[in-house]
Amino acid sequence: GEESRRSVRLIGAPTDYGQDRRGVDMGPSAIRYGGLSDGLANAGVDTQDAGDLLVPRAEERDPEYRTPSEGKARFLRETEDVCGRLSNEVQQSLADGHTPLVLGGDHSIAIGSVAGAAAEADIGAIWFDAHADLNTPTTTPSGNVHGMPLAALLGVDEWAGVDWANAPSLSRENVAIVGLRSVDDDERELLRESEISAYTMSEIDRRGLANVVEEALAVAGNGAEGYHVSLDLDWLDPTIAPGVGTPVRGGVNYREAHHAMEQVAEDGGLRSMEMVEVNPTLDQHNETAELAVELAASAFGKRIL
Ligand code: B3U
Ligand code: MN
Ligand code: MN
Repeated sequence: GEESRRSVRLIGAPTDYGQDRRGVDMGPSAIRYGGLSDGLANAGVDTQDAGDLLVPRAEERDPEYRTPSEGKARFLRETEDVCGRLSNEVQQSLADGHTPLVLGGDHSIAIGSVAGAAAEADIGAIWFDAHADLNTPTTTPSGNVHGMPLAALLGVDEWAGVDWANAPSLSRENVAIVGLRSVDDDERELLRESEISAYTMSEIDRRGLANVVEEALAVAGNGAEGYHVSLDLDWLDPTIAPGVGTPVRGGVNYREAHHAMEQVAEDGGLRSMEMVEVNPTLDQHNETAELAVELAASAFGKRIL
């Protein structure tokens, strides 16, 4: 019979509240300019663009924020506002029958995109990232919320008492982090004692990325109604993705990354996706944004033959 085409709705979330290096707010433009709608057309999906959320400039805001438990989270008021609106957009997109593809922005926006994707379904998540993003306002070394979204989504330590960010939207047994190579002490402790599936680069070296991703897909999808893919571009090696706020040497290479996204496409359980942390001011000729475009095409089913 006729297979129905997947339809994707782009939602830009041009924030840079969640980290120190200015410029990730230009990520959505850079990714669109890198050819996203053509790339997705080549993948055989229909695309519509909902445009960007309105995000007030950081300079006009006061970053200082202390949580009820005396934790620190810079620009938390602004993050709450953006994530609330983003969550609604993602929910609406799913209700309208379109797969949401959120363009960041820094990784703090995941608090909104995943909350939206999880509003009407039990979902898992695969977090492709050099970092664990499992800090809380209490454990954070930086106060930067881009290092904390996964902890918020899992309700870790009630996320320092911040109710809106502590739904929780995910459960530990359906979360897999792939590509770890920069983990803080408190994050390490949490990962050692919890059911979260965490795959370091060293494990990827030993087992191969394809095997690890196969397992991660099974974890995220097990008993769930699909999963969210959160793609932090610092997952990739900085030689191929230099345009990110916090590059960490020793990431996955070009072919590995494509193959992982092809596995996502083949698995069929993708419910929503985001691409975050592209920083055009640190990039070379927009190559990181263009790589994001290519990886999205693979994740949505682009075939060579
Ligand atoms: N774990 C550190 C650094 C960091 C997290 N995410 C990124 N960098 N991109 C922190 O600040 O939480
Ligand atoms: Mn990261
Ligand atoms: Mn991240």
